[in-house]
Amino acid sequence: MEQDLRTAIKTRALALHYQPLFTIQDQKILGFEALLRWRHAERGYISPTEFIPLAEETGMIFGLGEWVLEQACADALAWGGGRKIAVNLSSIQFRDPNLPATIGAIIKRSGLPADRLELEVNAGVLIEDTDAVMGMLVEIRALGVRISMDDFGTGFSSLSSLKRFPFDKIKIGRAFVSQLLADNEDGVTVKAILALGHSMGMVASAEGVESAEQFDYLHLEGCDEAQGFLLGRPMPFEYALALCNVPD
Ligand code: G
Ligand code: G
Ligand code: MN
Ligand code: NA
Repeated sequence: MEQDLRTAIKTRALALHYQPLFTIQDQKILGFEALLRWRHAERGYISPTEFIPLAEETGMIFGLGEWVLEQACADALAWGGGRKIAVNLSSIQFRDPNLPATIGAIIKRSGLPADRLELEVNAGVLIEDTDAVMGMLVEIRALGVRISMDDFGTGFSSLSSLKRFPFDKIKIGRAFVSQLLADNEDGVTVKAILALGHSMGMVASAEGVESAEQFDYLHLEGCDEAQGFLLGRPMPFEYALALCNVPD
């Protein structure tokens, strides 16, 4: 599979799909999250949860990560309207001290205003070599880019990471949202995360919203943004572009 992935990267067999992000108040598309997709000639669709770890182990994640950023910035420029583009970063990418400079160069080349780019990192990123990673996050933020904590609540270090770095946005993990209303405990958890995020000046975003009941609950509790199959699945660029041009 390693060789196949190498070839796939070279031959551009990987594609970015885009999942819309909505404001909860007025239900407008504020942007899209870029998600890698690999359609293998024999094996069919392979999930990023399978090939991202492989790319991380083999070091391919560095080149792949750069390609993702370049492609996502170019696509975001094309759909215009000030809409944001959210890109996932692997914690492994922070082992390259040039990451902030690389991101800066890619933004500059792309012509995309830096404040339209959001980078999503997992709490795990702040476990390893905290000072070095902190410094890089500060440098990246100085470019004018926004930084979100992805999958909040799923790792052990979520809370301590929030204290270490002032993230712009907190993304409430799908695990919490999927249990909303099914399990009263998680309503309490989501409320607590919203209160925590807002008290720290962060935008709160909910992932994995699949039902109108979940959406209404999040609306009532003051969550700012939502993403999930209820609102839109990850889709090829052309579909995202078409969606942008549909009048409200
Ligand atoms: O889209 P899907 O649910 O299949 O994604 C599975 C996982 O792969 C998610 O955790 C997502 O963040 C991750 N992922 C998808 N695209 C990228 C990418 O471009 N870079 C990194 N580092 N992770 C990605
Ligand atoms: O870890 P990260 O948040 O980057 O993962 C995003 C992944 O979550 C994407 O691969 C996307 O396919 C998936 N996803 C997005 N919305 C939903 C949803 O409503 N339900 C489920 N089960 N998965 C979702
Ligand atoms: Mn994400
Ligand atoms: Na997530």
